[in-house]
Amino acid sequence: MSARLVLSDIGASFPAWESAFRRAAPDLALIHDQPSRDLPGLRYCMTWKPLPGVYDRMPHLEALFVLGAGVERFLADATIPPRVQIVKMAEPGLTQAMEHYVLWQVLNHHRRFWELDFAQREARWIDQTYPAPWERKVGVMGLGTLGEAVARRLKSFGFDTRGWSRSAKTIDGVTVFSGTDRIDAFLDGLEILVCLLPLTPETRGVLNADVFRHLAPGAGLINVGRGAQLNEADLLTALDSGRLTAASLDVFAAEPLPAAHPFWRHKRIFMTPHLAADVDPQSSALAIKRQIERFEAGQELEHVADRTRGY
Ligand code: NDP
Ligand code: OXD
Repeated sequence: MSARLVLSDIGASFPAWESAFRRAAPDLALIHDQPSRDLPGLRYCMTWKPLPGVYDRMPHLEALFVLGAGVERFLADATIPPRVQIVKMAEPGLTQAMEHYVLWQVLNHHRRFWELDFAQREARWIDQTYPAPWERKVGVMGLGTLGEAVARRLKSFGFDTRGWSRSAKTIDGVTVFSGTDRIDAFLDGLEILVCLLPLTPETRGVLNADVFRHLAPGAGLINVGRGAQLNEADLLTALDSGRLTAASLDVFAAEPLPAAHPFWRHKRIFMTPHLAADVDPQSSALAIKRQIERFEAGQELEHVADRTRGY
């Protein structure tokens, strides 16, 4: 393969990516982007974050490979010409990391491990009971690359698993609901709700009091989608009233979350700083190499964001 790929805004991690690409795609010529450098004839670019204006320097750019699965900031960047396809990252390292994170937190809610943590700090020897996983109703909102893998993983660990997506689909052993008119049926009586939706106008604020009302009393929430999908005031009210027992949050409306934010000190909120799942350089390099090969062979790119749908 003799194609050229520009790595934009990679900064200090350029050497790590260079060595990943050298192993996965030795024939792909890598270019370390420099501000103000014109890149005529360049068709492929990989980047972490939107770089408004940078695309003027790449008049022949056709595919923008984003080092992440959520591309809402790219879709909001009006300086990306319509001809450029915005490609979401889909690679086994990212998917497996997300499966691990969600499984960890589902087990945390299922077995209430956080109660044991409190008890240890107070030197209390406590007793606990818990249902079998197949008696635990867990639901995953969003059944894309990540949500589907997570739903399958939860099913394989024995949970009574449901999923919800925009379009209808079939996942072995998972009860799937689709469309806005089926959201109530999906939510009804769920004990653990996982959000793996992309951020779009429809999903902004989707985790709100109306949704919490449909869950089983004392349900747990896990948000690994985007912070703006959560109505923060509704979460605090739901935790205070006992409607929800606990929440695991990896993503926040403001990142980094300001130190004065009430979530930091809430006893029933378990937080991680947006690191549920990150891309793996080696398998990402391989995924991008395969995409470029497809494209050069006249095939469609995969995982292209749809500007109309917003994800
Ligand atoms: P995909 O684009 O592959 O899948 C999105 C899924 O959401 C699809 O199943 C889609 O339905 C569904 N969906 C979108 N809009 C709606 C809606 N209005 N109602 C119901 N379902 C809807 O995304 P990924 O699985 O790759 O990633 C999901 C999100 O996870 C990312 O957008 C990002 O925000 C977040 N993320 C978070 C990370 C973290 O570290 N916390 C890491 C990586 C991603 P359909 O199948 O019908 O199209
Ligand atoms: C992503 C993320 O979208 O890290 O990949 O949140």
